[in-house]
Amino acid sequence: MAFPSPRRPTRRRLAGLAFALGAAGTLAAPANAAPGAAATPFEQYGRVAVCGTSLCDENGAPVQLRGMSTHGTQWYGQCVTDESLDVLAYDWGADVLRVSTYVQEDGYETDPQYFTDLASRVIEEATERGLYVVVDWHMLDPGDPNANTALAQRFFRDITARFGDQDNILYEIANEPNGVSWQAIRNYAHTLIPVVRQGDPDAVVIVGTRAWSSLGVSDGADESEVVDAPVNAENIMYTFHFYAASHQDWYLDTLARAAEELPIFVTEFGTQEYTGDGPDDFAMSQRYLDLMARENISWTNWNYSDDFRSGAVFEPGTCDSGSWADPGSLKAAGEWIRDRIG
Ligand code: IDC
Repeated sequence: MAFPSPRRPTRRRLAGLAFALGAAGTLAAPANAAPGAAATPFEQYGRVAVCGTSLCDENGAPVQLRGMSTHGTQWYGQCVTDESLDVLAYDWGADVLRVSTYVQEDGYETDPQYFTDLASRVIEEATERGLYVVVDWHMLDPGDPNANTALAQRFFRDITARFGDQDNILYEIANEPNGVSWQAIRNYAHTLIPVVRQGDPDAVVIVGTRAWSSLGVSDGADESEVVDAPVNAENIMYTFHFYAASHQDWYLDTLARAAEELPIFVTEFGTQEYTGDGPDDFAMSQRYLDLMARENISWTNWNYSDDFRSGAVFEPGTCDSGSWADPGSLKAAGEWIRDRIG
C-alpha cells in the first residue's frame, strides 16, 4: 500500500493516515486519534438520510459530502485502485466516491456480470477507506431511462444483494435522462425505487432529472415540474449537473431556487465546458461551490481519471504509472478541486 506524503495536514487527513497506517486496511479506530475523533467520513457521519432538503448524518445534523466521480469504469477502471483511493481518501480528504457504470458505450449491457464485479471491487475499496459510495447507473444515450429498465433492475438487484447491509451506499438510478419528460422519468423512478429498497430498505436513492439532470433547464423548463410532481417515495434526492464554463447564471439561479424546495445532490459537475473539455471557468465554479457549501449540497466532481480532456483530474499516463500522489500529475482542474474537497 502506498501512503501519501504529508502535504496538507488537515485533521481529517492526518486521522485518515493514522487510520491507514495503524489499521492496515481493517476498520479499527486509529490508535492515536483523540477519544471520540472520527477517523473516516463514515465513522464521522454514520448512516446518512434525507431530512427536509438536506442530507443529514445519523444524528440528524445537515452534512455536505464532497468527492469525485470515477470516469466510466469500462475505460478507466485502472484509475480506481487501492493506491489511487488512498490518495483520494487520505491525501485529498474526500468523503465520497461516485462509481460510474455506463450502460451503453461498451458498458454494462455488453457483460452485466463483469461490470457488476468491477463496480463491486471499487465499492469495496472505497468502503475499506470509510468513504461513502454513490452507485451511478450511467445511462446517457438513449436518454430515456425506461429503455434500460430490465438491465437497471438486474444491476440494482445484484448490487443491493452484495451491499444492501452496508450503510455507506447511495444509489443513483439514472445519470442523465434526456429527450424525455419528467413524467417518464418519474414513472421509471417508481419502478426502480422498490427494487433498490427491497435489497437496501434504508438507503438514499438519487433520481436524475429532465434534460441531462438540469432540473429541466436545458429544455427550457425548470425545477417547478419536480416540485409540482415529486417522486412518491421517502428518503430520495434529485440530481443537478452543471459544467461551469457552459452553464452560467441561469443555471446557478435554478440550483439556488431548487435548493430551497428539493433535496439536491450534485453527482456530476465540471469546471470546464459540458463536453468535459475546454477552458476552465474557476470563478464561476467557485460561485457554485459557495452556494453548495451554504446549502449543504453534496457533490462529486467529474472525473477521477487520466483521460486527455481538461475535466479529468490527472495528466494522461498517471494511472499506468501509478503516480496519483505526485502533484505534477494533476491538471489545473485537478489541483483546483483537490484543494476544495478536503
Ligand atoms: C464524457 C466523458 C468522455 C466520454 C463521454 C462518453 O468525459 O470522455 O467520451 O462522456 O459519453 C455528462 C455525462 C458524462 C460526460 C460528461 C462530459 O454524464 O458521461 O462524460 N458530461 O461530457 N453530462 C454532461 C457532461
